[in-house]
Amino acid sequence: MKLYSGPLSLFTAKVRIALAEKGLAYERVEVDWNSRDRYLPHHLEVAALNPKGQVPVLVDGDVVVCDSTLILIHLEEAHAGTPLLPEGAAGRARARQFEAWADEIVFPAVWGVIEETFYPAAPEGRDAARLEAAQARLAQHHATLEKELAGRTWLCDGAFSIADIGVMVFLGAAASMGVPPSQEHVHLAAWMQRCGERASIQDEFAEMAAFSQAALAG
Ligand SMILES: N[C@@H](CCC(=O)N[C@@H](CS)C(=O)NCC(=O)O)C(=O)O
Repeated sequence: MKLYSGPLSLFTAKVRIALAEKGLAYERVEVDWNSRDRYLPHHLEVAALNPKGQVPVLVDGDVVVCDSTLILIHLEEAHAGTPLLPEGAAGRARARQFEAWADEIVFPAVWGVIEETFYPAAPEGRDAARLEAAQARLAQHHATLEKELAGRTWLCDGAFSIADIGVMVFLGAAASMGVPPSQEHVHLAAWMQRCGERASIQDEFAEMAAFSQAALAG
């Protein structure tokens, strides 16, 4: 298997974590990224494989899968290794719903934080109102998760799943950029700690932190 991967791509991070959790070997092709041009020009092979030109892209034999959510489902259907979806339709629906929620609802707030804190400021300066709005939306998501995680070890019954991967990647990134859950969110904080103790997630965040430090320094 070959994974086209972005060094700081949170969508690729979801896939890298799933591959590590499932213990699957793969070749990693890192696309270029820098804080000014971001992913442009697109990697030629990625542009040929994905009409959107985006990473992650997985090439698994003859099968090409673009989009992190679709890749997570493909890994589950096509490969053995630790399952990352619960048993049964209801559990699977819950896991997929959380994973989609993370991408569609949580990520836009995290993106606001990334653009207003991590990327170089636009010539007209930082947009403080955008950052504040993103922080407020994240606080709402933290409160939702605090309720969901009361009495639970993981977001879905039974075991760690794609739901935990999707949500943790974005909330962990927000926390690393100065927007962690507030102290009253004890269930959420405990869950984030449990996630962070897993080697797959620890390694992923350590690698992204080292890369972003080097990128910002250079
Ligand atoms: N919905 C896609 C989003 C992928 C995405 O936004 N990838 C970014 C990096 S995190 C990218 O390749 N951006 C380059 C571009 O859009 O030009 C997924 O889940 O994989």
